[in-house]
Amino acid sequence: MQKSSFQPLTVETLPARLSTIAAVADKVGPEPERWTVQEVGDGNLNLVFIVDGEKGSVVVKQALPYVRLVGDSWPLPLKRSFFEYHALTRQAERAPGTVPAVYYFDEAQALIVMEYLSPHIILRRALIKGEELPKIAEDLGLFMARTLFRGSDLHMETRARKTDLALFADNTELCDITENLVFTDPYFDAPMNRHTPELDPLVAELRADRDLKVEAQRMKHLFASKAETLVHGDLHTGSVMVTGEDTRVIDPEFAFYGPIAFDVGMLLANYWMAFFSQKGHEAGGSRASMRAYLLKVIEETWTTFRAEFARLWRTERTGMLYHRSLYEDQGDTLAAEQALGHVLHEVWTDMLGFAGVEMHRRILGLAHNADFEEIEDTGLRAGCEAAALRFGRHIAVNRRHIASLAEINHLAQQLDESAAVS
Ligand code: SR1
Ligand code: MG
Repeated sequence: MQKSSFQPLTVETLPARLSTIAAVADKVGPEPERWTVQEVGDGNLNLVFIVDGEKGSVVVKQALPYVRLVGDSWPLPLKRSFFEYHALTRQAERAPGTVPAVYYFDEAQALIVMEYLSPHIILRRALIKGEELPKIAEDLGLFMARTLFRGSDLHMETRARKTDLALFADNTELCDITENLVFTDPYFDAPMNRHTPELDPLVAELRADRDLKVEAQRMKHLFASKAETLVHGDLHTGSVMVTGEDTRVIDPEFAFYGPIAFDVGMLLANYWMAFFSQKGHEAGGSRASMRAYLLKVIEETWTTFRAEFARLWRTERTGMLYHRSLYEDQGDTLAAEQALGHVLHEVWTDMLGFAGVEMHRRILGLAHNADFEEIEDTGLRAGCEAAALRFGRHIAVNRRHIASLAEINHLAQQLDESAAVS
């Protein structure tokens, strides 16, 4: 393809435009007239094509110069594709086998050609269908520990980390989306917000809740200032593709240097939302087993994350923070363990805060989750959402006083059993 000014691809133009790229023709086949192309993008921002040919298939993802969900009234720079490409390459090094392989990147066309994952489906869709995936807790716990530890000053050489931090600091517009949509808009009557009408009284209560509004801004303060590691930045269940045996993380276009706890909180929030939505998906039968499964996934994801983070702390702590010369090299292993305890405790309390606000924004803000949205009976949906909102408020405001996941999962069960709007 010629290096020229940006042009969005279409199903019709894609074969001619991409067939001259050797990396694509090698995977799909040399004759573009034999390719079939489908546009399958159902996310909020980009075009996504599946290209099939006689040799195989690829996915082509192209950024658009605006937010697809809203339209060209909301411009958004193409450079998010650059950050996605660079995040994918770093994640592939830090957690091998967890992201799709990248075959080709064109910065001017904001286009990434990558591995077609099949028969994978989006994790959110699997959870809505009631599928109990056996490997997600371990796979995603390991993914988060490895990418978040190995992208931080706990592991990286500090010059390399600071250079990388500067590179990703330019992902301003996508951070701005999160800063507004996650941390601010849900807590006032922002123009693009929407919510299920039956929630009106609870929404008014939450927007008048001083402790909640203060905590939400404290989380935003952390998000904007704690440049600890390269985070995925949008690690919800729509950013994961699964089979029973394989788990892959996709879509890191929101990547930037932020708090370790952000990815962990966002992922667990989306599991809790899946849990609270189950009542709305029981037409085909009870979801009692699915509920128990989801709470177990939450606990196992956290314990896997914590154990792997601790293992890396003991074996790969080569960065400039908590240097071994102060601890192990002086025979003081206990000091290193004490410091690890502090770091993990901070991730724990911050994770709860991020999870709470993520739950609120998916119910009160612009970008909602299919888990709730696909519950057609709005009274039933509002009951599920109300339980999630109350749970989110509890974990955000009380995050420093919560001792364990068992404690809050018990609260989740109680709220779910008594789910009602008022
Ligand atoms: C305008 S973008 C809305 C949301 O979609 C993305 O997936 C992010 O979650 C963002 O907040
Ligand atoms: Mg996305």
